[in-house]
Amino acid sequence: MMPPIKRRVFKNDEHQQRFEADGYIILPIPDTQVIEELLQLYYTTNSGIHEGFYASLYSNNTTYKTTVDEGVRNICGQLPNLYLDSYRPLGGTFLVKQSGETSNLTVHQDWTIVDETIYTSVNFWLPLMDITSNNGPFMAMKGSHLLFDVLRGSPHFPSPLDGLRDTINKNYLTELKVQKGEVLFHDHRLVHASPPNLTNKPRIVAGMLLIPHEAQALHHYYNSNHIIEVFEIDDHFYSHFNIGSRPNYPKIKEIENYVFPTLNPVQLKNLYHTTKPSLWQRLKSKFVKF
Ligand SMILES: O=C(O)CCC(=O)C(=O)O
Repeated sequence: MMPPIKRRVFKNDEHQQRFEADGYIILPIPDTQVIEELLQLYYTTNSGIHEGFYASLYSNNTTYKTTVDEGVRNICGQLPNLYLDSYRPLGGTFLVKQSGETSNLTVHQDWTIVDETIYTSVNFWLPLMDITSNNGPFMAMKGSHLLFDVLRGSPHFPSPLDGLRDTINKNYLTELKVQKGEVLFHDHRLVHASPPNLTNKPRIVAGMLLIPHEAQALHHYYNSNHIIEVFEIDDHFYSHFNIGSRPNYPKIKEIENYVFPTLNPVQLKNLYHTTKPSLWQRLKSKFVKF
């Protein structure tokens, strides 16, 4: 049987090609007023988290999470759809790195939030300040969205990255130069990380999860019996869910005996070099203007 055709992500063909090749793309935002409004929201809300890295979702304060979720989505409005082909936002958040080594974010992929056999879900990462090598930049393994086609979710999913994180960290990550006035869109399957913020000011980014407007949002939960439970979630999920708890939503499926592939560093190297988009595709995407 032929694999299903994936729904497109970007309106523009060149953006689509670059995104498909690398798993991400950085594009300008036309109106920097949103940055001022997002900063205002950031400074008038309190996550209650004062150390390390956090996304607003990590807070157990539902009022805070709701205010941030709705605020970020309202302020960013139709910004994603300047570029995306009819996506809708979920889970507006701040992604904050407080000063210090504990704000390191290890190599990971983001949760599976749609049926990825048909749809591509996307992260929107909008810096509210200049990002430098010192304050916790976004590091990506280019093209890695094509490598690890596995389910991901809460609270602790096994992952093919287990045992490879140090190797990836040392050998495969590229620092993405996303500046204030630009937005990074990345595929949730992209392998990424961010080093600690070694400056004395918090690093502040606004984020949203984006899914095709017609897609059902999902959450995958790996229970203590090693069964993956798949829940249909709604727009309130990210402001009400506390990581660690079992989602209180309709369960549509249970997956038993799901096989998480394991790889060693040599297998990773071979896989990366055979799966990476061709040199031609990469050169083409480099020289095509948007
Ligand atoms: O903001 C960052 O440094 C990266 C955020 C991230 O990777 C995540 O929230 O999954």
